[in-house]
Amino acid sequence: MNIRTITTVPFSDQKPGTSGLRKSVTAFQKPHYLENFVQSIFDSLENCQGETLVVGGDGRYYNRQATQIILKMAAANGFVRVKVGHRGILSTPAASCVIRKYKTLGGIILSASHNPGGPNGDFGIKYNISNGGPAPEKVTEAIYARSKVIDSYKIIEANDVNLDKLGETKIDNMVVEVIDSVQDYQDLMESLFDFDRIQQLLTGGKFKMCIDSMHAVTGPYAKGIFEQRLGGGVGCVQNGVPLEDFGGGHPDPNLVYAHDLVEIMFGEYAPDFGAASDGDGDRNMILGNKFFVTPSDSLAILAANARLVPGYAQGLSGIARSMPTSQAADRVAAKLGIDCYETPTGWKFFGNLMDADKVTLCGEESFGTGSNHIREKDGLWAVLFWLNILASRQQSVEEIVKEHWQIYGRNYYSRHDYEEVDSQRANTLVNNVQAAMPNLKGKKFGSYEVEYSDNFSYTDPVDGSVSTNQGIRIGFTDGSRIVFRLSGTGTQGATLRLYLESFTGDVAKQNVETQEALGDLVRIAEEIAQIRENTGMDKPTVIT
Ligand code: VG1
Ligand code: CO
Repeated sequence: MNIRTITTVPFSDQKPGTSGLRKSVTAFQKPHYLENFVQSIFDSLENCQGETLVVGGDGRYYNRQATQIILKMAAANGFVRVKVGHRGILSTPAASCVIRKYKTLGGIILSASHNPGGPNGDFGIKYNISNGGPAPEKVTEAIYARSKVIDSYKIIEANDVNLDKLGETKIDNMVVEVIDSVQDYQDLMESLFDFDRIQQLLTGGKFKMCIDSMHAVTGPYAKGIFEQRLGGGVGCVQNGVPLEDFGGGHPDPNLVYAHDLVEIMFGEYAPDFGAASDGDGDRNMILGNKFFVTPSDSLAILAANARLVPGYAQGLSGIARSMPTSQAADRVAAKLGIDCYETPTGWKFFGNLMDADKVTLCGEESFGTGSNHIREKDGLWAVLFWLNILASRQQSVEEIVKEHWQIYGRNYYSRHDYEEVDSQRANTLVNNVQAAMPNLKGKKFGSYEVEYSDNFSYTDPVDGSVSTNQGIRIGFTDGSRIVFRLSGTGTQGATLRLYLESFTGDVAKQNVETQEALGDLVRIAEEIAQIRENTGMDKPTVIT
């Protein structure tokens, strides 16, 4: 065995954020930077000897180089097998699927999700545990603690593995198995959805759809599933070739960044259904003909219609949403007589609830929806879920959403992001709001009266672990909310997120333009937090 032990010194900035460690590519290219973090992961695991690991990424720049390093380090650390995606590619949901299906110890996912890629873009790495989900906070904290004291890492001197060829090779005693990136995931989708019915919809001649993979990881998955298996035909997937720099784009499926798709779906010959996914395939945006479905509504609608889908025909055990996500899902849960959980932002908090069968569906306002079929959010799964509902209800997306509002009421919802704010100024803003909180209760802003305000903290109902400081909520007596939070995924400065939500049960008031409907709340947020002054920006950089 050619195990080499390399001396290293710790980096002080390897604290995982909302979803793993994300930094610029150049940061990861610093000597020993990636290696230190990977060894910190391995050191935090109880035992890697004799275990199997999954490795794959979203195909961004540095994915291949990082994969080769990780394979050699896995061999040196005692793993006996690594299942690695063909060409180093596995979408985040596919990685979760493979970890679960083959009961591996865990997996390493190389992704910075929707952050831009390329030599001047971002890179990221995260560890998922044996249930297929992101490592919970106690694990990420252990990794971080280790990274601060690490003094050496282990790696094998060996040739690079050919990631372009499927099948098994070896690095010393460890088997490297290059697996088809799509097959296991596609099989799982077939077990959940009525593929025959969706195929009839797509081939019946009346229904047109367009999937935008944004030159990111879902290209091969979407082509395999929608174009080939379901008969959508060549061309129903656009931007379907994964590129190391995502074609220079920002693979974030929202109305701002998925402009190619938005142009088509709001154009003259708009198809009936459109969807986009992000860099690593875990996010989704759903559009109808000239119609946008908010992610929070999407979660609620999937929940309300779940019985139409074979994999969920037996009903849901519960629903979970992240705190800033709108309360539309809570209304569905109430009607179904099931529990609805409110968790901090980030998918890692859903894992325990799903493992304990307390929830079946989960979602976030940030274009993330998923279920207990894996332990990550899942973009193409959401697309299939919608198609299954459309195929069985034979109505348009807009009709389904509007009917939903009639029954449950409408939760107007929007998120305003202020990106690349000076970190100190962002902290000052949050501290100011925090300081103002004791005087807010009962305070009136026009017709809105503050009912409560707090800094959200969460006690996991399964293991009792507590996560504090998860964002400031200001709730009003009519159920409206304003939430302030700082992003945990950015790589430059701070990003302030302002989340706005109001509710109307009155059908006559359900067709107001979203920003207009939320205008009062935007003004109240400005009054409470002095966003303009504190950020130095007179408007948000992105509105979703
Ligand atoms: C953002 C979203 C959060 C999501 C996270 C990871 O985190 O708000 O809902 O879980 O990204 O998604 P933050 O801390 O920047 O608000 V992904 O698709 O970037 O892995
Ligand atoms: Co993502």
